[in-house]
Amino acid sequence: MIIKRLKDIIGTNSEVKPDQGEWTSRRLLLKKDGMGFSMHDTLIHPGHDLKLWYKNHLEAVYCIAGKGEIQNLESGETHSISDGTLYALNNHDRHILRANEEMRMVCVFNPPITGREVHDKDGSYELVENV
Ligand code: 9YT
Repeated sequence: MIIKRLKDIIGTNSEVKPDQGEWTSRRLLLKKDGMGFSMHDTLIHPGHDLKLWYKNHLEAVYCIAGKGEIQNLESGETHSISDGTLYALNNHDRHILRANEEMRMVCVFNPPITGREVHDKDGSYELVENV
């Protein structure tokens, strides 16, 4: 059994913030934990349009605090996000994520990410096979 606490992850290598500071991802479960998915407690900071396309991963995101919106760039639709909203990118959907106030999200990635991934120019995470 694996037990982890957020307070033990903050300030370690498992806390990742990209250079532009759009989000802070506290990575609770990674590929090395052997669960077949990764799970992150992520803060999305306001003031950014995050253009994302997880072409190598499926991601489910459950908002537990804050407010924002997601624009599905495949359909053009925009959906509000608040505490209790889940979105699942089951079609590797291209999207834009915006926080109007800081959002706290539980994010699950399949296949799992390995540690320090940040978005590439396409808004995706590289698929890391040999870790
Ligand atoms: C919701 C989302 O995709 N945010 C970007 C950060 C990412 N999910 C992460 O690595 O925690």
